[in-house]
Amino acid sequence: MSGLKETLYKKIEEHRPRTQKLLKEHGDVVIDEITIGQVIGGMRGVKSLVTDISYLDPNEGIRYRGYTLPEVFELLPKPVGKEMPYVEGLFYLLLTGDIPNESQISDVVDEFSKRRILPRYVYEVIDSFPCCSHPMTMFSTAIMTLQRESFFVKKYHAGINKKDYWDPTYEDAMNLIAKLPEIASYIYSKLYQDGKRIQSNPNLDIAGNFAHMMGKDDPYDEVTRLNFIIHADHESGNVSAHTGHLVASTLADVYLAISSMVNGLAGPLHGLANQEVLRWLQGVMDKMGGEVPSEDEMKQFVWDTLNGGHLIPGFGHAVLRKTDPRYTVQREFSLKHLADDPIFKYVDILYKVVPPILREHGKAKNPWPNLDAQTGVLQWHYGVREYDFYTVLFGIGRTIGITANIIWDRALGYPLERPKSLTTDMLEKMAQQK
Ligand code: NMX
Ligand code: MLT
Repeated sequence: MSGLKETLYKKIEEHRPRTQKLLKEHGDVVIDEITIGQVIGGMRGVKSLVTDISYLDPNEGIRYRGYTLPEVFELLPKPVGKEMPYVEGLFYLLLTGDIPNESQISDVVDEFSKRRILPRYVYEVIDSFPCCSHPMTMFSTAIMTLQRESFFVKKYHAGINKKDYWDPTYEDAMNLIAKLPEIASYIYSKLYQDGKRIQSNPNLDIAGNFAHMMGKDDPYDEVTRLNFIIHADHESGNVSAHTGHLVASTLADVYLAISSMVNGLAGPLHGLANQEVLRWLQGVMDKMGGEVPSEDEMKQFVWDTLNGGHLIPGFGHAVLRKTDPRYTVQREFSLKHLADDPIFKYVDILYKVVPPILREHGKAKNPWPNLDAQTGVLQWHYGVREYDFYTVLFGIGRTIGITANIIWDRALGYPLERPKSLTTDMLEKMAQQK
């Protein structure tokens, strides 16, 4: 058993009695009330999920296993000479709650490297897509195609005991994460580089290897570490996390659950917003003939968009009520490495002008930027200008968090998810009775 799996096993054994006790002795403790507004309004704020892997405070932002993002970036070990930590270290932290040491990380790097080879049929499926297919569609399909490899399915059919479900789920998760950089970079080369590929380098960490296969020089590897780490998890209620959990709750394997999760991420209100930010900015750039607009000119573009009945992509959030710390981390990296890039200047002006406008507009509950407002700046600067591809990067990062959640879901025996629906008649009667 690998060091990570052994540690995880111990943590699971320690944790199980806590969940069992809560269920057995305190199962009927009331934790929330639900209003008609919440039922019709997308269940905002309804406390109905449990995860120990991350928690989102509306004003502070995300914590991974209790650590803020700046703490995660400070505490996790980094490859020699690099400023961004190993993504493998984050996976270790999310799974176990422990900050790993160098040797524990090196084991995980080796584990992923050993599992990175992609079966031939996955390349063939990607090759068979018609032109102009969206990279997220190809990404999701490639993941689902791998489902025939599921170790969980084999063990399930062999009659594995329920309490051991987490074990083959862990194996599936490791195998899938290890293969994602190859899948994503192959899709990139197929769509945008006439199929010209760079072979993977087994001596690199997962983010370094992805940057290498994308054919991008340093510090694109640093941008990749940063990207995968900040996208990994955002507690359990967001659409991608919730979808992954929901599908996995049927005992569908990791491949089916993550492919579904990727489909949820592919909507413009969720992960696709990072592509939409660049598409919107492209429109502004075209109108400006490439010149950086003044604040007044940018305000006019923002108002024109709102008055046309459109959203400002990259701004607003269902939970956050402050600037997203994932935006701030990327902004700080941009200020350090690419402050003079015109694309950064565009986004910097947006940071100044959009929040007051959204306040004046009076609809959005949170006028501040979310992570998607800044992601494309880094990609664009380092030469990944095909913005349709940006959500695939979100998908790789998010897989790290959601697979960790699914492994724990299995370990703690969380059941099939099945909330209750009501009819409009019923809601009207309840409203009258009040
Ligand atoms: N631009 C214009 N209008 C907005 C924006 C925005 N950026 N954000 C919210 N609103 C509107 C929203 O459409 C709604 O209008 P209506 O009453 O006409 O339906 C109203 O403000 C109230 O919405 P909220 O309660 O503030 O936001 P909600 O929780 O429903 O949705 C988002 C959250 C993130 C979907 C929303 O802010 C949005 O559409 N933002 C732009 C897209 C985006 O950046 N999505 C990425 C989010 C992060 N991620 O990666 O998932
Ligand atoms: C996410 O990272 O999933 C987004 O910020 C959306 C959310 O948390 O609702």
